[in-house]
Amino acid sequence: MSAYKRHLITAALPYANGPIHLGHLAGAYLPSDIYVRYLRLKGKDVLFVCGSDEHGAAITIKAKKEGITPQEVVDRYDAIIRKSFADFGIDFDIYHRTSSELHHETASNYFLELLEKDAFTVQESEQYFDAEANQFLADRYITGTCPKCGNENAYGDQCESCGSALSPTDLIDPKSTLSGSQPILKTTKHWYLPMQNHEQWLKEWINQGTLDGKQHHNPKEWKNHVVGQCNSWIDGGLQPRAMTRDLDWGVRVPVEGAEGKVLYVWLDAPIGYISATKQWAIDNGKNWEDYWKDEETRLVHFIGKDNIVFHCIIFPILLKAHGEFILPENVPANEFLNLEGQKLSTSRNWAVWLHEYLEEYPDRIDALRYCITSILPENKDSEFTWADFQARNNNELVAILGNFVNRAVVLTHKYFEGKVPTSDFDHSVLDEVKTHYGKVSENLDKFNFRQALSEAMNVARIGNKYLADNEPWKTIKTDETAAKKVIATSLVIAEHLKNVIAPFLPNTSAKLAQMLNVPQASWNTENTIASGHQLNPAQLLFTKFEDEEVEKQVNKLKEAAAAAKPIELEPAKPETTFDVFQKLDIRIATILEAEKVAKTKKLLKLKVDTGMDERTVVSGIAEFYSPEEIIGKQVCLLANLAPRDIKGITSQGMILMAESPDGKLSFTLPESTVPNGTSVS
Ligand code: B3M
Ligand code: ZN
Repeated sequence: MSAYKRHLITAALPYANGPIHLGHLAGAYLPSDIYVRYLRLKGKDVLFVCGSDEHGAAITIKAKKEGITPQEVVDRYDAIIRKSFADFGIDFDIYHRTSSELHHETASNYFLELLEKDAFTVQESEQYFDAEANQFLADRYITGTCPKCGNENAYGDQCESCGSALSPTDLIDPKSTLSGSQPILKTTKHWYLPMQNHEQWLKEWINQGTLDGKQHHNPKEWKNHVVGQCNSWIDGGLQPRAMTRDLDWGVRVPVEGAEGKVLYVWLDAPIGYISATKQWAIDNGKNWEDYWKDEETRLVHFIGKDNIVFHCIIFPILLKAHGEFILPENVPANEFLNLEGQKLSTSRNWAVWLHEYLEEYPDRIDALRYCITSILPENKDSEFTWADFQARNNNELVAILGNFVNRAVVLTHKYFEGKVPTSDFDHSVLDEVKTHYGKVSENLDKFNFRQALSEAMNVARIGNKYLADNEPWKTIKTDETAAKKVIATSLVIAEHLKNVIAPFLPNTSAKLAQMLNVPQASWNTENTIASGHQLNPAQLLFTKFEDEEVEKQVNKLKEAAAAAKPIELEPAKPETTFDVFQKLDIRIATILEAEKVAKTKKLLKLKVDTGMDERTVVSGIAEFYSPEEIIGKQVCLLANLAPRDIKGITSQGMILMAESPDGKLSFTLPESTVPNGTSVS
């Protein structure tokens, strides 16, 4: 790694069709941010790029659902995503957009350059078409059963369950997501990437790390699940893959005879990394080509596991086919984060949304960073629960990190007016502390974020134990020299702590620097704390997360998911005639008396005034109204229904009720008080 001159770090471009949730953070954004902060602390030349992915069916389908234009969709969600990343402190050098002019131009030129290099084949073929919607069906416009894993909701280009890249014609039982109908086949022309021609070098590159006969990277440094997914895909035999689509939202295919066609979103989106770099270079007076065309640049893609084949196979083919571009040195993809026992899901609204979290807990940014980092799905799926969040916050951040710092600083204020006491330091404990720079580094270099964080926390643990073992609050009365040494040494430990936690907990690190009145974090084992150095007042770094908050968040999740459940309406009844309707005598009546029918759960016996008479009606509403609350209410009554015997009571009519899809009943009340006997028609 050290041989590289500069680092280009990318985080997957989120689709601008919804806000960011914790699953996104755990997949790509938090690990990349930690990694970038770490490289910067080490003084490396780093560029960190991201942006909104604003094309493809993910966007147009959302637009259709909401009845707005695709442009409105991307403008809305780009703004939300951009703000939540900024508020959360994901430290991109640039957050760009694929709807920008610069991106369209970049992607379009890239396509033309690939054409010139004969990277594509043009083919006419039969593709699925929705005759009702008059549209070709690719990507998310078509779903069916995944031939690899049997998931019934695989998309036309990808199965999100097993990560396989698919073509619409691979799907078993394909269905149009536009109309639900079975698609027909229709001929169309597309530009294909002949991926089968690239199998050989891809295999060597992924498994041996060699490229064009040279060592490109150390393949042992790639995650097993990443290599495994690539190999299973390559071993299955690579197929030509269409790089264009019959759609009107996206980057136009810039050749004659391609009217009504746009670039495939998975061709255009990764080029988004390039256009983002270009925009950043323009804004900062730099040369973008240094970052993409120089072998001394190290390119690392942070993504979630559902994006592996696109970043490890398709995009590398596109980069290599072009000829001038570098290939990723590593693609440390994470697996999935589950939430409270279930898969995260935007459509089922089973998610913790970042922008909502930030609104509710603006002071708990580092607590969320800490908790997610502790459970990152680095090599297998993992799970976020609010109870675990609480435990980590209270038992680790408050009880260990916060407690240590607070004790060290408060003792200094209490006994030495906030000045570091004049003393020498305890070098044995400091030497141990300093080994943690190496331990954190080693793990971060291998993308072992969980272990790295735990090594950083160990510095706080050492500090806590050091204070507990030496009890300076006691020895101050018996052996002042010893107490001074312990407190001074603790402050140095706190200063190192500020450095090693900085990539993970940047806000806490900054606060700690302020409190200790020392420079912001650096990856430097020299301390600036010295005898006589004046501290600033102590501030609390973390506060407890109470049980009520846990309960509130779990309920919120459940309520949001329940509200998102699709309503299953009863099918409409067959058509009837006006004559039949006219035969119904519906009248307004007032409830005079009400009592429960013995031995039943649902029935109330009512006496109603119909204006014509007083009569008895049995009604199945006891679960929803108590007898007392309905006396005096006016209701609609079907007055000429033949009398029926219900539980030994003769019911003379029926009260009209509304029944919601979940089975709740309520009266359909007339809007205003009208004379009893008024007819409803
Ligand atoms: N937008 C997919 C996703 O959000 C896609 C990533 C593009 S990275 C170039 O999962
Ligand atoms: Zn699958």
